[in-house]
Amino acid sequence: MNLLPQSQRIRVGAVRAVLAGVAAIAGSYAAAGFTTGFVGAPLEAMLSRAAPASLVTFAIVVLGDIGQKLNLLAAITLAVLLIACLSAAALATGWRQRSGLVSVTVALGLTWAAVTLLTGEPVLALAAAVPASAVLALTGPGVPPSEVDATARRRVLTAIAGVAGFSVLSYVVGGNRGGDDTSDRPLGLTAAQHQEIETMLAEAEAKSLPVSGLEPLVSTSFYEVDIAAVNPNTAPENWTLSLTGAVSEDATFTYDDIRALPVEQRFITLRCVGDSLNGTKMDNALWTGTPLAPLLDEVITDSGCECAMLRAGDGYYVQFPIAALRRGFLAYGMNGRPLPRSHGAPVRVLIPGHWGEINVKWLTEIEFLDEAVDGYWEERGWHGTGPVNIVAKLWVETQNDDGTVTVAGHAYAGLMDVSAVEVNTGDGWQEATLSEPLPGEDVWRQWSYTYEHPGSQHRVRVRAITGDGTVQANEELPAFPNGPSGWVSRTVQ
Ligand SMILES: Nc1nc2c(c(=O)[nH]1)N[C@H]1C(S)=C(S)[C@@H](COP(=O)(O)O)O[C@H]1N2
Ligand SMILES: [Mo]
Repeated sequence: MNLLPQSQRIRVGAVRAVLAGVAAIAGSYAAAGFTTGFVGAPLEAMLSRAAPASLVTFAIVVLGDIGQKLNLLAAITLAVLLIACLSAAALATGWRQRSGLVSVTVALGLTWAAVTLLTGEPVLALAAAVPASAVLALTGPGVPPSEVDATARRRVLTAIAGVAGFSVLSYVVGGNRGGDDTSDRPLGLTAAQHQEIETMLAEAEAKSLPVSGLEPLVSTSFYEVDIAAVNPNTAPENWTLSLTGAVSEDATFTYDDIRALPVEQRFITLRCVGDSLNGTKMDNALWTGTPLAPLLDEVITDSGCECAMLRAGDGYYVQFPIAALRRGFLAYGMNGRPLPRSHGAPVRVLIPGHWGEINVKWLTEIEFLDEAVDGYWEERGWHGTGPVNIVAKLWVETQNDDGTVTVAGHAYAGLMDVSAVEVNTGDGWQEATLSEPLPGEDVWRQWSYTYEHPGSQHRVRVRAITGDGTVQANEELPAFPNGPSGWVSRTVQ
């Protein structure tokens, strides 16, 4: 027999274990797609929950969406290492018994058990366990490393190519699963309700300022902020909303119960407290749903703090005064389509005038509390439960052929609606043109301002003013912890 040197034999064993890990993760993704059944999902959620508050804040404010991708990458690496360790243990067990069958069976069992524990999906877990044990079966008999010969090395090299091919295939197959697929279902409204939506969307289009490059009054792409990289994928028939805690008797509503309540269409703008001053985590949509207050009236509450914790399918939680909650809205539709998974399908809550974080997606429970407790972001030092800051964004700058400059953007002030936007190009504040207001108490407006180019580089500043005469604060503050503040400005060449 042509034996390999000791160091290479150990290396062959390690490579087999890592290959089993990679195959398991690829198989899991192929079967589950980007859903909570994917083994990377619970690990990613664990990592972000365990991350220190300062790191979470840094990731949001500095890294933005890259932070979440890095976290997912870390979770996937961790998942590969976890299955690799289990596979190494399986190999060692098999070596001791001098049986390849034992290695393969132990790897199958351990991987299946670990993935089932993590995801809670025993059937999908097979898609991780089978490829892991198959890699061990195909890469070598159960002889101890002291007896591994050169053919084992060749088999491992072939397996590397095989697992790489399997991973690419899984990436493609998994990518077609569990996407934002709610949007191909019908929203299930009456013809008259659909007509109302069409009319309102047409109104928003007609009222949008004709400035090229300026996002219309209904956002074409709505920002997303999630605590987990993988969103819950709950079918409406499996969804319920429970009212619990300090109530005389718990109440539970099904999706059909919610759909049987009066239907309303509302324009509502959201902005994230972690947005940057002139950032784009601010958007507007037309939402279909039902007011929250009649549901809250279904239970008799005895909450010491007059407050409740809203909980969601992704483990998110926000604490909020009941009085403010009563103004809320439960949405299951967005711009005439079913609420997309990424925005909280099947049902999310929308609370007028407050930072985005209160607008809990994948809502599952409203727990009435006796004492106020911090929510997810408060535990990490944010103060996002308050009303939004006033802001005018400068999103578009166009140098026109006739020597004028057009600047434009969106302004938002929550419940204190925007009544004016002013622009200062160097000689005092001038009033900008505002888009006609859309119906609703919590909706942004667009502004635009065209002026003669002064012939040299200059600074343009912009600020919003609300109906009660409040001027947007000039003091510049970062997003953490109260939301960004200050006047947006930009240098025009
Ligand atoms: N369940 C749940 N709800 C959530 C979040 C979340 O991570 N999980 N993020 C919140 C934050 S911080 C914001 S800004 C808004 C964003 O809503 P959007 O993703 O639909 O734009 O949802 C809020 N609701
Ligand atoms: Mo947010």
